[in-house]
Amino acid sequence: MSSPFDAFITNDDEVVALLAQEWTRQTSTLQLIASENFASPAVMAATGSILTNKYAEGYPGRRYYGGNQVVDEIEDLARRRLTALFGADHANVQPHSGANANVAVYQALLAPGDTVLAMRLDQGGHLTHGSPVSITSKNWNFVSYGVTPRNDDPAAPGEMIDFDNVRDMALEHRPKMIVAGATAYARRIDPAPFREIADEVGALLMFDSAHVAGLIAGGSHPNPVPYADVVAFTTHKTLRGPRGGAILCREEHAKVIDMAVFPGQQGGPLEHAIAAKAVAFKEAAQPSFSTYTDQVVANARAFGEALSEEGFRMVSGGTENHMVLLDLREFDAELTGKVAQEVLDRAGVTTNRNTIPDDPRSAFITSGLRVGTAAETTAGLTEGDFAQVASLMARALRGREDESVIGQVRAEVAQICSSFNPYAAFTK
Ligand code: DSN
Repeated sequence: MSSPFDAFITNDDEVVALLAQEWTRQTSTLQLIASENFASPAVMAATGSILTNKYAEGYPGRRYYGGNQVVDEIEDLARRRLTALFGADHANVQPHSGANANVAVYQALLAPGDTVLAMRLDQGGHLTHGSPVSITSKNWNFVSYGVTPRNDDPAAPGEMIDFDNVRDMALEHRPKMIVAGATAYARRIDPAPFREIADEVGALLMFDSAHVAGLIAGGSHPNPVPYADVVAFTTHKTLRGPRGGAILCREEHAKVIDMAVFPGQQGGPLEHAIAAKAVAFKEAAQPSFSTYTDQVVANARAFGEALSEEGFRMVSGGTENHMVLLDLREFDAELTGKVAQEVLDRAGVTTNRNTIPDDPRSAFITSGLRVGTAAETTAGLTEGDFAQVASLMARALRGREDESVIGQVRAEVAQICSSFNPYAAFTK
């Protein structure tokens, strides 16, 4: 089986062979990485378009190269569609990635050494939220907040953003900026309390909505734009666009944000990716996209419940977005995230290991596993299918020493994937 998108690569058998392998992997195994999705053929076609040839340093109407009449219209279209989608004043669609977008925001609005309050990586935050190994912690003084302690009472689950801690840290450190948003956190993030705390200490509020941008666009999660000074995100996760980043901001910050992206951080924008972002923003504005994001959330809830019934513990006692963060220790005290990820890979289920709050194991080994429903919901799976996937995952992990169990699970996974191929119309 091979991808129809590779038909034009007539001069490179090695690359074509590898692309065919990846096509088979993506369409015959389950993609449960919470930050991935299946972009539409239209998005992929725009990403592979003629715009890859064009240099366009600058912004529409103010470029440093000639020949940008069409590119200007493309980028303007992407900006217009994005501001309309989220109700924002201003959009910058040039960041090559979410990390670039975040760093550009810091560069635009902070001076070197300024204090920023953000979520700690091992509590669910992102590397660019001031991890010691990230450039962000070298340029700015990050202090962090975390989640409340674990509480197994379902009526008052712990491991939720600790707003008392956010407020205490804000009052103690008087940050110039507070960052809301997470990368491994399964609960809804309400922007209003963050705004209140930011106002109390005179801080700017940045909302990193990389994971939930699609859920916001679809109306399944609250929109941070009315609350935040800046909203930064990736375009390829729940938003289902091409790999890349984007920034929304209030008009008063537009000039410095644009300057920080180009020329502050990047050179020529990837106009082929920007065209693909425009396509994705139009797709996300359709009523069918809201149906999709509601289903993503419903699927995650059903998946989490089914995984709990198999003996896994859901961090924060549940999920309200597209992901489930699992504590593997209840299922099997010996099972690490690293081993679980490797076993599931062999069984055709693609996941990623993840630290959980107060994880006794290192970030390389971990006690947690993160799974998400965005991609396979695009492929068409619904609640009952995710319950079946939960049971297959548990079977593979319980039988991880027995290759015949792994083989059976892999065959059942392949069966599911043959019924739910996101690119079925193109499969030869
Ligand atoms: N945002 C990360 C993830 O969630 O997978 C990648 O940086």
